[in-house]
Amino acid sequence: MTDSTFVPSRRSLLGGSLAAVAAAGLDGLSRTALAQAASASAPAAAPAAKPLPAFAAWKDGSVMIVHGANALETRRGALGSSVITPADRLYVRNNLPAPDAAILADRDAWVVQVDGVKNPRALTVKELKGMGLETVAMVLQCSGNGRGMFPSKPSGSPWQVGAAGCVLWSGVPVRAVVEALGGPLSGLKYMTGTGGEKLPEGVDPRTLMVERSVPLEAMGDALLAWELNGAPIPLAHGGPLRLIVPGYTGVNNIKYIKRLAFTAEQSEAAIQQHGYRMTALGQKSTNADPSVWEMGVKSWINGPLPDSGALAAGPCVIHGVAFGGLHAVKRVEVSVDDGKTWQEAKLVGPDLGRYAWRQFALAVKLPAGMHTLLSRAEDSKGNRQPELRVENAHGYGNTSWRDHGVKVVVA
Ligand SMILES: Nc1nc2c(c(=O)[nH]1)N[C@H]1C(S)=C(S)[C@@H](COP(=O)(O)O)O[C@H]1N2
Ligand SMILES: [Mo]
Repeated sequence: MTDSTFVPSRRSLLGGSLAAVAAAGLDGLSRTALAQAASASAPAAAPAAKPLPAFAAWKDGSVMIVHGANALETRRGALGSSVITPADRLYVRNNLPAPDAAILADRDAWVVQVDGVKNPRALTVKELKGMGLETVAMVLQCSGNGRGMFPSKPSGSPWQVGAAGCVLWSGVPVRAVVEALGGPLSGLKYMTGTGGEKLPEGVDPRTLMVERSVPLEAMGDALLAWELNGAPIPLAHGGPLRLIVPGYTGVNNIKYIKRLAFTAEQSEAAIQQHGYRMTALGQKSTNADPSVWEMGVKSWINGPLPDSGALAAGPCVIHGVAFGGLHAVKRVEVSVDDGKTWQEAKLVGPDLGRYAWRQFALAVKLPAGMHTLLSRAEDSKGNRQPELRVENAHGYGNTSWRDHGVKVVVA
């Protein structure tokens, strides 16, 4: 089933028009009109989908939305309900073309330079494997996930919910590496990772390089990882070695990492100084704007969806995912009446720790009609998913429960 034709229509039903639709008194719609609406939301002939790029040709093309060669999104209905996102469904986002697959020929020989410690040196993946081992389950989510729901239409991929997945990373704790190299130098404030992409000659590397700094405290649970969901990390996801910073947005998780440095200042790369900052609408980003680092508490419904086909009146299980960024998710509520009343959903399936998402489920009976289904989450620190997005120039950090609602027709 393909729903790419329905992404724009779903988007147009959300946001500002929701209130108008509700105010129009849809409860009064006739059965015929409902049946028509239901058949209109049934899958039509599949549009010619863009092909998967070669470096990600192994992905399951039937569930990926190809925004471009460097931006692949997972369809909302394909995020599954068993916590872990399979690698062949996981979204991909590259700011630069992926390096040549030849870098995977000898994974253990990949070298990362570690600086800002007492004894800085280059380490091979083979050496790292002898220094420690840890596994973390973590939501990997692009900073711009949900950008497609901003009415201001910021430039960048118009992601809906699928620039995110929950995956397992295995590798060595950064702490263990730092200890093995004599400990950190004092007075350093950031952990800075540099991507291993080859940059074109004759260009100031700072304009293009993928190099990001995060506050030093993020080192606590960070890994240098070589495994994703129990297999060597594919090139598309940053193999042979990736910096994993749990709780921080995708861009801070540097693929094919070639340098890890503890630094006094943030990286001078454009992607740090101007990119990935919460900038007011209509303004140019500067390094005075807040950097996009930690993820906020968020949830969304993955079923039923407008494109699930016609739903019959009666029992139905509303399900989705919820996560808290740095903190475990504690509670999820679901509304079937556009936010007028809320019921507590059950968190189901294994709890894989505070950085993973939880599946939630709520059994309801839906009568015939049009229903706006919403979910909102709260984390263990009492932070609540907000009703409204924070408007910003680049469409980052959309956690709005209103934007993430879905409208279903029950006939
Ligand atoms: N070296 C490098 N690391 C990178 C990127 C990149 O372009 N190069 N993109 C970042 C962005 S913006 C995101 S959202 C995630 C995407 O990770 P994925 O492609 O494994 O899903 O990787 C991040 N790490
Ligand atoms: Mo991203």
